[in-house]
Amino acid sequence: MFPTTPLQLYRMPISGHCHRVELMLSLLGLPYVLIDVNLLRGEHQRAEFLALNPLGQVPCW
Ligand SMILES: N[C@@H](CCC(=O)N[C@@H](CS)C(=O)NCC(=O)O)C(=O)O
Repeated sequence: MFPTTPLQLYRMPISGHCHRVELMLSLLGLPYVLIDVNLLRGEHQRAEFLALNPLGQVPCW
């Protein structure tokens, strides 16, 4: 079954870990939207993001 709701990928543009996930989604043709998380500003340590990933790391979806 093909998903119609886009996956929300939280990423940092310069992250190789994030590039790999983006590449796989792209190759599979899956719908996704990118949500930038600025690690340099500590956005990954905010409560909203830690609720998504308690490890405080990107990529996360
Ligand atoms: N095992 C994780 C590692 C992800 C990872 O190391 N992400 C880095 C960015 S490339 C990160 O979020 N670092 C922030 C931190 O650890 O505080 C994965 O492969 O997804």
